[in-house]
Amino acid sequence: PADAPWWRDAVIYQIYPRSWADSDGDGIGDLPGITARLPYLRDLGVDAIWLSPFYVSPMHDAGYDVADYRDIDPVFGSLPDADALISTAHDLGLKVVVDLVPNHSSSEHEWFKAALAAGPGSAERGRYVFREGKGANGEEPPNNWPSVFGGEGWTRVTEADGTPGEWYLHIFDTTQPDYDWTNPEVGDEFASILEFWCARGVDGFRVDVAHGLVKEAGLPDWHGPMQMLDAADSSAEAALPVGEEESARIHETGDGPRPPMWDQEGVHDIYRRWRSVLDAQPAPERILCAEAWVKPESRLARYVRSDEMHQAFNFDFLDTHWDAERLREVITTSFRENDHVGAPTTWVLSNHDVVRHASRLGLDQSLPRPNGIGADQAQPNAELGLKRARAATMLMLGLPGSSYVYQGEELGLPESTDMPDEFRQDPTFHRTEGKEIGRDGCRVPMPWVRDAPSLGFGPSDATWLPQPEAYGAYAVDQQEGVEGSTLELYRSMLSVRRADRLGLGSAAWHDLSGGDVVAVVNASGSGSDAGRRMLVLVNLGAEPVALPSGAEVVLSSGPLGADGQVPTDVAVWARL
Ligand code: ISL
Repeated sequence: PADAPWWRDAVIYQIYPRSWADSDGDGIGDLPGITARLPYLRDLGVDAIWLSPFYVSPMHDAGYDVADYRDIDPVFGSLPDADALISTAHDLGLKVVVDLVPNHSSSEHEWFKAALAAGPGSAERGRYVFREGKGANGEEPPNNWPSVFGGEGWTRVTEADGTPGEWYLHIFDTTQPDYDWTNPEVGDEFASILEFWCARGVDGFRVDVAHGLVKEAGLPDWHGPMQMLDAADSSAEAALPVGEEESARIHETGDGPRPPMWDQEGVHDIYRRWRSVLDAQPAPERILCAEAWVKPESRLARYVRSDEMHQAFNFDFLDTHWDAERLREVITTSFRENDHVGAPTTWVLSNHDVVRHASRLGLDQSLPRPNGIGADQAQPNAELGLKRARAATMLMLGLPGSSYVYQGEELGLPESTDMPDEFRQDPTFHRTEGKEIGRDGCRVPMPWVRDAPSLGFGPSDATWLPQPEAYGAYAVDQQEGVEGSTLELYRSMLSVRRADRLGLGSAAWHDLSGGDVVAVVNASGSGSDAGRRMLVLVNLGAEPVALPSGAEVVLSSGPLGADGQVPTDVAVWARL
């Protein structure tokens, strides 16, 4: 492992550019703001950054609606600003991963505008999924697919002569038309976009909705849920009109019902082509990381191959309740499936789409979906959530593989749960079924300095989303150098992890694992260090847990008992 490629054990810090650092006081974060604050990340001890989209965009989905893949939105800066960010990061020893959004463009992309103008049957329309409607005058959408964001997955256009015309498919917002990936022009364009950013020095791409690019031929109707489910989900069968035979097959293969818009075989051809584009670049190796909400794990692992993606987020870990048995199951399955393909697992607990784990883990764990806070659900318990979040992160960073950390989680930042509706900007707000309150609560600008305008986010008071009053206490300057703070805990974890090369170790269950305890032995030593073993233990139960004799505690997520026992909701790293 001494010569392992950089990404195998990398800790990659996700920056949400709107909300990390604002250099000009307009209340929206920007690239120069990020560049100026990069030394903070070097000191934190991460290996790389991933930047959510910064491309030209009308911002109907916070930049995941791209109008020009080869330029920077003026609100974030310019191409020279991006160049400066990349070279400063490299000087500091940080790699740079950018976001690629290949499932759809913005409806303001030149291609889509041309498609609207050119009319039915044109080559321009052929880059997107335009179809005639059903019914007498084509007034019904071509099929019954809904949008992930709520409402119909199709929008009808008005043709040049003023009459209602064709419909276009959008799996997300109506301003995000899906590309037709069976059209070779689309493939060529994205190969060229990859080359463009490689030439500017980026070290990799996080691929948005990687499981969605190819749709089942014929676009058949679909009557199931929009998420992929695995056989373990009792809702899988309940939600679907599957016959007995299909139901038996699901149980046998562990393969859940697959909606026609996700995880189709054809996506793998796309990633093989991209891998060859990246492999043709000069060293160091550049990576592809799949954002693919694919179940079960055996199907997700198919994205991570030596001729496809390097990484794929393990969302099962993120989606798991605070439940020891389920955590063990997710860890076991993930290692097993990734071992088949010789790949490391890519762990993640928070990102810009889910409730921050410091709040999520403080929610009622008997709720079916702890990763979303519905408007009608109770407020999370902040103290409990933070305690568990610190323990969960200690588990994650103690496991072999790569880990992604979302901005602010190193401060123990909670979700903003009481944002007044008039501030909310996420297109999923009020549109998703079940009265979801949208994703703005995890996207609030970072607190850097307690006693400064916008908590040090920028030079003015302006912030594009309001910062809760409680955020002041979480500011970087309140935690730096403070023993036991979440920021110092992250710094310590990252430094021990790096020194011990925990990310490259191998994991086995320790005898203490079972019941309410998750206990992994991470054997990371090689050569003269052979035999170096770290016990990574989390206690999710009510009773304190005694460590094995001779175990030497290196770090703990909270205070240990007077007798050295590990209390409820606390994790430790201990040398064996
Ligand atoms: O497809 C899903 C469920 O099966 C969704 O979870 C989906 O994968 C997810 O919403 C994709 O998110 C990404 O693409 C969206 C954007 O709004 C998110 O911010 C981004 O992370 C559309 O580009």
